[in-house]
Order: sequence, then structure tokens, then C-alpha cells
Amino acid sequence: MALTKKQKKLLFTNLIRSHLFDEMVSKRMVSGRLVGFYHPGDGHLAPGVAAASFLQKSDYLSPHHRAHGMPHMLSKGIDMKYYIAEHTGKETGCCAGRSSFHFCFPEHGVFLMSGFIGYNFAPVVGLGWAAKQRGNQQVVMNCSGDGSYNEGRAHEALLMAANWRLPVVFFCENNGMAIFADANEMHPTPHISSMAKAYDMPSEIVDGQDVFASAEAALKAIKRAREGKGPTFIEAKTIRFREHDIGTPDLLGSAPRTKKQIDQLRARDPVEIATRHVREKGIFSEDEIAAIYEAAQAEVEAAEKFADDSPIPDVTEADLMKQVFYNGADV
Ligand SMILES: Cc1ncc(C[n+]2csc(CCOP(=O)(O)OP(=O)(O)O)c2C)c(N)n1
Repeated sequence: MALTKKQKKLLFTNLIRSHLFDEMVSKRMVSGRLVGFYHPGDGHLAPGVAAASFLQKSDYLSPHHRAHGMPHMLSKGIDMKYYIAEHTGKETGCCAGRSSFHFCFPEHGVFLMSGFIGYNFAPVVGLGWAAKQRGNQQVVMNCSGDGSYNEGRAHEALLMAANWRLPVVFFCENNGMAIFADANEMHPTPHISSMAKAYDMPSEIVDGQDVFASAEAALKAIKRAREGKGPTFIEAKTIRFREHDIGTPDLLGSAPRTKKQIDQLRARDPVEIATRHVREKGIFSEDEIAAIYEAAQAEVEAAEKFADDSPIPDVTEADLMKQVFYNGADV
């Protein structure tokens, strides 16, 4: 499914927005202007952009925790300022500053943003089932890492989604590592997508450093799901350039990853790969590329300012839990 120029423009723009967002959050974390955790997306931004850029607002999205789901969410139309206000603990955040990075955007169909690895699998089957009952062509995009597929509930979800032909896309962002553990030591095959074969589910392996190749696969899977043909498994081979979360040692197994290793990995930077592509194919001029960076930088700075200028919530014991589960609803 060849992408149009318009589709490539959208993907490139969302990738640059994700990249500048990720840089800003990483810097804030290092300088102590963000509390909690940040799982940097450097190197690992293209799969989320590819998975979510062509979803409709009514579709469901379960974002991966890498880059705190922002490549996915901003590609689905969410304003990043409500995320950054949330992570800075402000009243204007999407869950009124109560959630850190365990938030949701119900009006945009974004649920299951969580640090609980693999927790998404049962609920995406439920969302897929609900979509199928409604018969309204809604699609469920489930993004998660290789590490989450080590869990039993991943198999249950693949089985049920395949058996009931649910409109779910299993988009595995395989960076080959789960914190310090090497994926090759946790899986009997080099390709996690081989799991799909057991459930007679179509699967595809894509270059997760190439946002355009990844998006072609996503578009195909979304179309299949919308047409009622059932789930697809996409495995995007990607790379984590940085440590698992900021401040944690960067080990693979028990050995630190060396600068030389990281430099070699950085040769496959998704932003550089996409930039080369749009230049060589004449999709954007140099001036247009500069304008995309400028607009994305302005967006990131405005989001930061919005968060910094927002008030800290005055949380009472009575409403402590309220926004965590559903913004504003009684629980
Ligand atoms: C249920 C559960 N088990 C363990 C952890 C600790 N943990 C946090 S992130 C992570 C690795 C996740 O790896 P992967 O899914 O491949 O995503 P990546 O961080 O590599 O992008 C683990 C084991 C957790 N948060 N939740």
C-alpha cells in the first residue's frame, strides 16, 4: 500500500513533533523539572507515529509506554500540553495532575497508558469485542513492547482476537530489550511475530526505524480490521538509543552498553532516515523542513509554558482518586 505525498508529509511532521517533545521531556527530567519517570523515545519514535497517524478519532488506541505514548497520542490528535501538564502534576493535566504517566484521554479513545507491562492485553480484547458488537468499523490499535509478549495474557489476547476476528492490530515495538534483558534470551525465535502463526493471524515484520515502511504496514492492518477481516500482528524492529528510563544504568544483560555500540545504533536514526527520504524524493524543500521544525519547537515550548503556568491542584482526600480513573467522574 504505497503512501501518498500527503500521508508522508503527515508522518514526517508527527515524527519531528515527537522528536522535539522527547528531547524537551528528557531535558526536563535531567534538570529536575519533572518528577517520576521518563522512558525516553530517542531512536524508538517511528513505530508510534506509524501506528497512530491514520487512526480516526473514534478508534481506540493503547499507546506503548516508550516516550510515554506521545508519538502515538500526538499522531492521534491529542494536544501534548495536556500530557506535559499532567506529568508536572498540574490541575490542567488530562487527569488533573493526579496520574503521573498512567493517564487516559477517553474523548480521544486513548486508554491503557500504564507502567504495568502487558496489562493492556485483556482490555484491548474487550474494546475489540465492543467495537465488533457495535458494527461501526472502529479499530483498536494495541502498541506494546517485546517485553510484554513474554506474558501469558498476550497469548490469551492473540487467541481470542483471532478466534473472534476482532478489529485489533497488535503492533509490537520490538527494540530487543526489556529494561536490561536481551529479547533473544527470552524468546525461542528471533521474531516475536512468529507467535501470530499459532493463531492463524497474518503478520508482518517491518523496519521500525523507517516511519514510512511502518505506516504502510499499519495502514494495511487498519484497513483489514475495518473491513471486519480480523486482527493483524505487526512487528516493528526498532532501537532504544538511551537507557530504559532516565537515570537507570544502560545495561544489556549485566554489561553496560558502550559508546561505540550506541554510536553504531545511532547510524539508524529514524529522524535522519525520514529526513533523507523526504529530501531525496522531493517531498519537502529545505525551507519546508525548517518550517516543520520551527512549528514543532513552538508547539513544544507552548506546551511547556502551559504546564509551568498552570496551578498545582489543591487535592482533598475525597477527590484524590477521581481523575485517575476517569477525568471528572465519580468512582
Ligand atoms: C507487570 C510488570 N512487570 C514488570 C515491570 C517492570 N518493567 C517496566 S518496563 C519493563 C520492560 C518492558 O519492556 P518492553 O515491553 O520491551 O518495552 P521497552 O521498555 O523495551 O520499550 C519491565 C519489565 C512492570 N512495569 N510491570
